[in-house]
Amino acid sequence: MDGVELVRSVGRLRTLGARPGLRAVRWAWRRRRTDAVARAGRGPELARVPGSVVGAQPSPGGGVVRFARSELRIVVAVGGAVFWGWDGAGPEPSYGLAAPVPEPDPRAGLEPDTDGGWRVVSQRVTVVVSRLGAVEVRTPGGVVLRRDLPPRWWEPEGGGPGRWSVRTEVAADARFFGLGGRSAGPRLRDGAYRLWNTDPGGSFGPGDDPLSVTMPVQLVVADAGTHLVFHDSTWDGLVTLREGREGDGSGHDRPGTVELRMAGGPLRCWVVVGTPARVLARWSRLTGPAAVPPSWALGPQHARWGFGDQEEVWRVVAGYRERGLPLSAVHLDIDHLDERRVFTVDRARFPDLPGLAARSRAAGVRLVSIVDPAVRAGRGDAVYDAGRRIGAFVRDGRGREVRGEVWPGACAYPDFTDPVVRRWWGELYAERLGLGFSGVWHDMNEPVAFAPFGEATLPRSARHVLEGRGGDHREAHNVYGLAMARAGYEGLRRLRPGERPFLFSRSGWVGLQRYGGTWSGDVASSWAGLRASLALVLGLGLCGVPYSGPDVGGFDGVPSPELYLRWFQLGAYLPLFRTHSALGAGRREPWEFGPMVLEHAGAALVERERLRPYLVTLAHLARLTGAPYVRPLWWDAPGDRELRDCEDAFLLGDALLVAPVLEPGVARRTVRLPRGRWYDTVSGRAYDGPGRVLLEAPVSRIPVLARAGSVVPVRGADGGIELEVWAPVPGRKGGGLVVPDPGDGWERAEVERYAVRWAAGRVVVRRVRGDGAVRPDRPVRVRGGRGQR
Ligand code: MIG
Repeated sequence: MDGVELVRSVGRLRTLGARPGLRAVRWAWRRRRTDAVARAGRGPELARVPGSVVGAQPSPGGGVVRFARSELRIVVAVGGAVFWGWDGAGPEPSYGLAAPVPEPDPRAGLEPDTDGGWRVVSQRVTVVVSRLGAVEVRTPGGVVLRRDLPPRWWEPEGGGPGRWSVRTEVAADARFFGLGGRSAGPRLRDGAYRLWNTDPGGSFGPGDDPLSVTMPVQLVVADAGTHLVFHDSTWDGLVTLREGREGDGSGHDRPGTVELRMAGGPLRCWVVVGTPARVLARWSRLTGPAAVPPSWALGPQHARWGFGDQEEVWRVVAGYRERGLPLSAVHLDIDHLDERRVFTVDRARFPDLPGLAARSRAAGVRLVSIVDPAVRAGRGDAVYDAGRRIGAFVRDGRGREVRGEVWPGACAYPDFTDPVVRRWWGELYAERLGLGFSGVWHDMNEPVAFAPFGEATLPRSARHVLEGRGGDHREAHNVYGLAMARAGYEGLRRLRPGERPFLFSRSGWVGLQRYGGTWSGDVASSWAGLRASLALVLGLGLCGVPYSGPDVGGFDGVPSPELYLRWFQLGAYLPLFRTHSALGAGRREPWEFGPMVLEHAGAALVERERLRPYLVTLAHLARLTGAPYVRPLWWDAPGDRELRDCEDAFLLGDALLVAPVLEPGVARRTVRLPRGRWYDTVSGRAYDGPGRVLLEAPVSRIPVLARAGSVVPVRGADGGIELEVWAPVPGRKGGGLVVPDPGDGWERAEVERYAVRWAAGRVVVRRVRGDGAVRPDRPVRVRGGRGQR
């Protein structure tokens, strides 16, 4: 145990109190013992490499290349994604992919390459396999994007799952992104990043790693092109990244390297190549479209751990109302539960939750409930008894239920990798809906079992159903939160088929977007925490999870008024916009920080509401196209190296560039602009990129720029959609998409397409329909240029 871990352990014990703390100590020891037993009896491990090629067999989309000691299956799928798997691994079963797996592209097939190797040539990508099993991904023009050296496996002598590693080279100029939610991102610098979902235990800041959502997904951006790689194994792993160095031009570049070591699971991966937009589009086709949150979940939300009672919740709702501040939802944390037990209510302090929900709803505010996975293991506890009857809880190798210490005390853990358990769990949400809740907030699902030492999760030897295949926690751990999200999402859909569920989850894995979003977790109330929050949202979006956001103000402490305000101003432009705080970390209502903060936070709230139609549009476009709402500045220009390294600003959709203030004492900041003309949305002043500009960033606002030619749907005075159109550069064209809110159900969202151009000295906006163009039937306001029609 190192120092940091020791400090955390002491902290954990303190929060638990003495008695449960002792219980946690006992279980921590037991876990160490059982896992030691599971590890024993392994013989010496022998490294294996594929050896020399011995033959190949083409089949539609690719084929199988046989080596002396392994074989490699390659398939190019329709749409251009490439799959390869060693040792006979195929794409299924997979927790990450959305069924069905795309068909092989019949136009692609294995062909002999020079030097005894083989290659698969397709329209968008070429894969070259060397005689010894190195695998190269090349652009159609022949530029190498990635070169995997032959993999190595270490297998216990008696058989059983083996660990493996692959070393990869990428271009010297390549930058790494992804790997799920990483506080140190968005650009992932040299270092080791673990693939094991972890509650950092206490608050975290940049560099605390790993966190709750890890993913074996690398997005690599280089001059030669952008590609995404997904190693589809749910096991524990370590990714060691090293950026390359460019030489003096005499050809002596040092390539970037990635070393991936996985504790087990198949060695298989998917690669998609293209522009960032295309890569994310194919990625979302592979892993499933993002659930679209109901429109209210794109409005401002508020939470606190420790509201205390229902009167206090109402006071908060009324406080927003009295001050004319918009609010969409209030989230109730574990303190509203009876002894913190899931699916219960503390009736003494919340005697009439349905009444509170109804009153709040009448005021335009929904209630969202926390849901923790661990169930207090006590006979007579209804949820526990029901779960026990169907054998819902995770067991150890000897068939005993595994226990862990969590907020309600000694707990059992539903095995969400069992379809029967998911169905049962999903039905339990009826109780939440009956109380008047409109959405759910999944927490503690890494999963967490408090431990004074060692890892605060289930023992690795714990058994899981894994969809019927059977296995242990080593394989199930990383998908525990994902499978819980599936249970919740499917349950809510069955219970309330007419409404889209609102769900967000602390832990998750590849494919989480199918069921909902996520949030930062316990980000520290510091400027560093503010920076980490943006890194998380950007990184998750590039891994296919577009809806997320931080605890505005940070979780664990009392932010200074300035920090709170800057966080608030950033949060107003992120998909999940929620203030939240820990027990004892103070309040996060905008009026708690003095009149100046109230005024400017109020303005941010009003602007967020004005932009709601734009956020609704981005939510639908995320589902339709895979593009996250929040994108790095290099999204449209991955070849711009300066943008690749820019981490303090982002694009919100196609139209806006947001430059938050991430440091104290700042009144102006430089902003790096991508190519094209950008208008300061407040002053209307135009700036031409690429380049750097110095912009005013007074406490009243952060710089937000609009792209020339863009169309931003905003809420008009009458509540309808108005088109805010930013004049194109004279002689150029523009346009944009608008998706009006189709309601909270499943009505098909209609996409409106607008074209913008100059004609006779005026900006003309037309709605494009089929071949024709018609006058928009929405009010249009042209900004940034003279003249309008
Ligand atoms: O161990 O439910 O990240 O948002 O307020 C702490 C109490 C448990 C962690 C969540 C946080 C939530 C808190 N939870």
